[in-house]
Amino acid sequence: MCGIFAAITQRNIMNILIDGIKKLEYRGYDSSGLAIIDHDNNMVRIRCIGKVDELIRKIQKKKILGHIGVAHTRWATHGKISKANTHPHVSKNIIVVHNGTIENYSVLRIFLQKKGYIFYSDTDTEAIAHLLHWEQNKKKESIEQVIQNSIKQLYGNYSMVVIDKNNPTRLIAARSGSPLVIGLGIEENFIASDQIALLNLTKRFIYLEEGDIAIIKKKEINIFNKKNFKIKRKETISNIKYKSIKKGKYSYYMEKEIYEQPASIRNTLKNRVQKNNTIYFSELQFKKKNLLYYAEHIQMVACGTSYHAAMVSRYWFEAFAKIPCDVEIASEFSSRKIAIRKKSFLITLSQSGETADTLSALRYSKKFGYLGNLTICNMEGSSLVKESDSYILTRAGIEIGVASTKSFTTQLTVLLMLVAQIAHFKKENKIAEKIIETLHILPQRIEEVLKKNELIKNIAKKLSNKKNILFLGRGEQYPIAMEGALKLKEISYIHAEAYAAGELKHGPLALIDKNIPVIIIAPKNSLLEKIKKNIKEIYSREGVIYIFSDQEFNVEKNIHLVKLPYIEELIAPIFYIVPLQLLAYYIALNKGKNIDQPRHLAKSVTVE
Ligand code: HGA
Repeated sequence: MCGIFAAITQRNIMNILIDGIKKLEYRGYDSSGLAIIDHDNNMVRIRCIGKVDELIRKIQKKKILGHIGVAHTRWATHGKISKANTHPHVSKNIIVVHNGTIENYSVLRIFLQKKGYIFYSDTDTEAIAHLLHWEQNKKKESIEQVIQNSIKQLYGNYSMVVIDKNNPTRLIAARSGSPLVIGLGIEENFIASDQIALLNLTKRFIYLEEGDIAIIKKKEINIFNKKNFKIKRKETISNIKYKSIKKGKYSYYMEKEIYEQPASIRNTLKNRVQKNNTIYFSELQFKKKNLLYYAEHIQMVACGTSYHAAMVSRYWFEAFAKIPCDVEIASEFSSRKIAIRKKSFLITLSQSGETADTLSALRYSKKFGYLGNLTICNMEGSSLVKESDSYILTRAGIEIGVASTKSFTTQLTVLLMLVAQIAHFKKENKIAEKIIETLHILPQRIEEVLKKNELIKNIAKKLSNKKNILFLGRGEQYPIAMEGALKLKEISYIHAEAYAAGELKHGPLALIDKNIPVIIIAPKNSLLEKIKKNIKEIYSREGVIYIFSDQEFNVEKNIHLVKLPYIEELIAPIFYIVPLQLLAYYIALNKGKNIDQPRHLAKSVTVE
């Protein structure tokens, strides 16, 4: 959340800054701003509420020339959405953009006000700017020392980039809590919250690590670690193609990402299924060998869509790998005292690998003596990957739509592969081989269900004006109902709730009337007869039902069948989420919502 982009360039900086911050808009779009030092050594700061396009419109009227600047797109945490609260924040010669939250900002604010500083915003970030100015003027020290002295006084997250107008030959960056990556150019350098913003400028990157401070000049970069020792961080070459982050023929990234799912799943499976029908993850290495296979319990921790993927896998771990499994929302896990199960192994899931709640759950878990931990993640080099004992990459490719789609189905694909691997280890060979065989068909099955888009579009027309929608599923389709409801909430703002179908009679049945459509996921499996009973219960109460199934049903008044192609039971959850993603997408499209940038949300939730 919140996007930072900064550069020190040979060419005029303005277009580079705008282009960079536009690419980070998925991280927050409450307001945006930039500051550059122009040729006369004046600071030019432009800020405005709303999308980056507003900022671009404002800038077009001006001709500003400069070679160093910072830009920011905000997802507000401290202070409402207003121009005054928009970054960059300034304290005389110090200019700051910040991603994170400063917990002790009110104490700092009072302290700095007493020293004579005037605050123009309600943000925590402005306290950083004044603190840096205060520390810089206390005694003459190097800028890295000033930053070290200041960040010792900050509690919270403070990835930031700073320009000192009195010495505009360098950007100063500090990372703690959320990511920053340096892009290496030819006699110019860049820094951003995500390499996506840098891919059209360079392929060469240096990821800053927790506690690092970087002094970035045109021709030179110096990095200092937590202890203020000068260090070298590894340079990596990215193989991500810039083209892959364009929308192409699609109207929204979410649409593109839904349709990319067969290809991303193929990529997730590639070279991981061995000739002897076993699974091999090349990146999966444990410091203590095979700990996961000897675990007697799996504790999964995640948020949002990743939490739903973990919920589905719980059914698989217990049924196929015969291993007890619990799933918990990350922020809850780290809010309570844990009584750890015997020989328990921790698995975290996150698309970005930067989800603050999941990261703090991982850190918290380290107090409790889990056998080990593993993260399932889409971003190599992310904080979760770095801080976990081991990792498996989902290989979904870059996901830009705020509502996750392909990262969910690739997480499920990895989880099912992992279940097969553990099943093999436990000599449950028959089921392991069956899973692997079935996984081969998965991309093709997703292609088949994607062809049902016209059918889903028609259903979307019927549902677009509804205020509330219920989603029901049983067994591993229950978390799919939850994920379907989440997609709809996120992008259409329709209130949607999911229930385990068996729970209906314990309360939610009271809601049923002709105004609340009920979406029921009812594939052919051992629970189908029970689901049919639930359908009858709703029908008898004049509920309006939409059944998503590969089976035939008696279609009567108020019962609509969304007939889907045949799907193997083992992979049915991965298949059934796709029509629900499409449904949410078409409903939001009918309602004219900004699908890739739903209000109040942002991708990569880097604040707790
Ligand atoms: N706390 C700062 C930055 C917010 C942020 O990083 N959000 O993800 C603000 O409210 O401006």
